[in-house]
Amino acid sequence: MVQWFKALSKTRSVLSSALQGMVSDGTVVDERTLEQLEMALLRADLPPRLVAELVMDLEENQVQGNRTPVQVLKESLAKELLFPKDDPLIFPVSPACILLLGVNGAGKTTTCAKLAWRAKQAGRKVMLGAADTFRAAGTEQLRLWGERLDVPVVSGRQGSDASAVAFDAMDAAHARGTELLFIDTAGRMHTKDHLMDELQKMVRAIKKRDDQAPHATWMVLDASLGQNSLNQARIFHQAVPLSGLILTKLDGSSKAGFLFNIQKEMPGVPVLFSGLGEAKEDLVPFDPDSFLDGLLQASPDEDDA
Ligand SMILES: Nc1nc2c(ncn2[C@@H]2O[C@H](COP(=O)(O)OP(=O)(O)OP(=O)(O)O)[C@@H](O)[C@H]2O)c(=O)[nH]1
Ligand SMILES: [Mg+2]
Repeated sequence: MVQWFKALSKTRSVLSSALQGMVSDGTVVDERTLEQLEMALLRADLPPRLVAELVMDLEENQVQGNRTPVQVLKESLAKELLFPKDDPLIFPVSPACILLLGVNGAGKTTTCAKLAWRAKQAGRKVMLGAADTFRAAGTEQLRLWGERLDVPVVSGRQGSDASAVAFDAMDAAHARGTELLFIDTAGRMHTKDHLMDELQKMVRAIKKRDDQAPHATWMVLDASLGQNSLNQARIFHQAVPLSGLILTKLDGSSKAGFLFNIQKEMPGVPVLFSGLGEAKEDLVPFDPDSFLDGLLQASPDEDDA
């Protein structure tokens, strides 16, 4: 909880003065406080539709008046969040191929490494595929992570065909008894058709080795972009059906409220992991309770400190 609490400090600070206003007013919320809260929720990038509903819930509670306003808010928000059901890193097949994609700088390479570290910690046999052949530094970055984590990396030369690297990585994973292969891809703008075509080509290359692969296609989204990343996700989803989302940089975002929208707007594409910092251990399964406490609570739970 503390890690989530710390990571969400920027979004929490957007909400905090409005929340303090509600706390000091006890169970009664005056119009000015409600207005302040409404503005703060919108600034934290919660979807306007939801903000209107939340304000209405609070107004209704004034009449019934048996819960504090913060409790009402928390319960209403909790209903909007989905818990991931199973461990996303458990697959019925081996090797399972997990393809990571997203726009430039979203955190794909770092997330690839963090996922590999996490799976390795759990005793799984992992491999990395460096299919970002666009920049020499892209491959080099993943190779360095591989060295640091003692995880094998399959890569190609700069400018070589990314699909060929993905295919080779699949081959190597089969040959070496790998359980989980994480493939990093180059950052691409969702608006560039030829780059989206290249992604589809990569998927076809992977399928040549195993027609059920990729077993997961996860889009990495930079949480500091807020609602803007929703449009990116929609377009990626059209090009290559996504099976999950990873929100990075929640720690640098003051707009974490957009998560409520993405869960609603992308049904069937759950938020699986969240990036709460730059270190290898800073990628954690999405946890709705800790997320809500991190947004609304004044201080972290004593038990978890
Ligand atoms: N604070 C913080 N920084 C992160 C997180 N995830 C990634 N980063 C940082 O974001 C920067 C970009 O990360 P990369 O993994 O290189 O992003 P990328 O999507 O691979 O970038 P391209 O390959 O250039 O498209 C790096 O400095 C990472 O350390 C996170 O959850 N929190
Ligand atoms: Mg990268």
